[in-house]
Amino acid sequence: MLRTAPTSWTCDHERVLRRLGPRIAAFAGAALLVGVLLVLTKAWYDSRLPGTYSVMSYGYADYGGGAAAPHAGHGGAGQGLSVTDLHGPKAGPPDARFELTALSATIRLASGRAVEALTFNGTSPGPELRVTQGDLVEVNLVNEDIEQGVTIHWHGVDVPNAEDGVAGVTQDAVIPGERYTYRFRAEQVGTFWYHTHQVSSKEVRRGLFGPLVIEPRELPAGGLDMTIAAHTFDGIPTLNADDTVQRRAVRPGTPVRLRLIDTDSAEQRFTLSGAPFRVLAIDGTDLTEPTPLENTALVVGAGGRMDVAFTMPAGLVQLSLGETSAGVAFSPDGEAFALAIVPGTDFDPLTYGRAATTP
Ligand SMILES: [Cu+2]
Repeated sequence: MLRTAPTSWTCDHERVLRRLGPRIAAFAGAALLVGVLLVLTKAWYDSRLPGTYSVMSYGYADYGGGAAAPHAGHGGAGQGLSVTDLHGPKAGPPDARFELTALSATIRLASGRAVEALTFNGTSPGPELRVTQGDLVEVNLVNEDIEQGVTIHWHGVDVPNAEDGVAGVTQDAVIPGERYTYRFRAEQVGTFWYHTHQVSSKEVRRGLFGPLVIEPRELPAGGLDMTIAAHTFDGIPTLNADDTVQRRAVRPGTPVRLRLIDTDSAEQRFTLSGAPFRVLAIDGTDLTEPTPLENTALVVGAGGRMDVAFTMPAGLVQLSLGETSAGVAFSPDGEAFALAIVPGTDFDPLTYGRAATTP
């Protein structure tokens, strides 16, 4: 038999391959692993937050005026417009004028507990601002002693940019001893609130907020219209800074509107028992054809508002903040109150009332 070289060579070749195969596979595997690790390391590296950064170094500056002016610059060739030029009406006497002074103060909850709070005019919630649709509103903010500065943001209200109160974006924070005047026309009817927009996570939490209600020009006569701001002070849940069940005398037959405001940064669950009620508005927008509800919890998101209405019955109606000790009891004699109830269902705005036609 003649052995041919090629066969022998092939055999050698196969033997070599068989011997090297696992090593090549191991090498390829290691290379793949290193590649995956490199990709993951780059993804991790790119996802790190820098120690400091400037909002000015992100993307490109949009100076307004549409897409045709890519590099107009500040005030350049009349194309640029500063935020500070986007203000409300400067001239004319205001229809509603308020002075809000931000200052540190000790507030006492109904239970007697003291809270070292940050306040507007010494109280938290700050004064309720009630204006009428169309009013030119003027608010003079004074910072007495809030070291980190304050602003006022009108939560939910569309105002000209320079009146929006966002420190570092639409204005500088107002430091102690300084003042800032906000002027805007109140066009949206509904329940809103105002709060500082400087270090909000600390300053709003400690009390720098208050209710803002814009009423329609034609108001329904009579009745009780009450804003109720839920807020957690030092871990204590409160309604209008009261951590107990407040009692109010209301004559049977009286139409009652409660404007619930969640001023916390987490959702709040309200319950209303003792009478069928309707949800009239959410976040300052009226609902269409609201129907009566019972045994339904109202979950209001952080910063959100819900307006509810009922007709005062002969017995007790009680609003509770979840299962906390904070509540408001309405009764004909102003004495009765009850324990908070646990409703069977949560309010679902998606299936409530009638869908409005899209404008
Ligand atoms: Cu807000």
